[in-house]
Amino acid sequence: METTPSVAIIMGSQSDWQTMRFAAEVLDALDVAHDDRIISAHRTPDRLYAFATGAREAGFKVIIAGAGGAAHLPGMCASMTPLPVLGVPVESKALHGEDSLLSIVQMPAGIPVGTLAIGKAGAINAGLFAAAILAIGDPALAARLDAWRAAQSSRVAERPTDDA
Ligand code: RP5
Repeated sequence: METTPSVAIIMGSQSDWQTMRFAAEVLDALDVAHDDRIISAHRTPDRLYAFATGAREAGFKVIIAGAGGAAHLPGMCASMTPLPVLGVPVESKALHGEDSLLSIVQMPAGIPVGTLAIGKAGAINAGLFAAAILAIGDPALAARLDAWRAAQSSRVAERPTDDA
């Protein structure tokens, strides 16, 4: 029987994948299974309702939601599930993601969305944050996360060079 991945990565549009794939990549590097789906709060509201209301029962543990512009996907998803939702503001063309950021971060008290930075950095950190949440109850994953950080540290040169 196939088990549900721990993490769902949902995004408002195919166009968001260019950003959200960085969350997927870091989860792959940490050997954390994820299910990647296009779910739009505005264009596919029924799909959002079905996913969000069934996410916990389906077996997901953490949801990463990326959207741009009027980025209502993370907040609406969080309103319909008790699972932790991490929001990634995708960089929009018109306002460079500031619209996405404010749409996601300014949640009313009572329904939290853990909001990350705009764009690629936010997507990577959402993946790392999801892994850190899961690592609380998974020592093997915690060890992989430690190793990932150690490898990152080892790649940072002690001094700057003109060639880089
Ligand atoms: C949002 O609208 C999506 O999250 C995406 O960032 C933005 C633009 O979508 P497309 O017009 O590229 O499909 O819902």
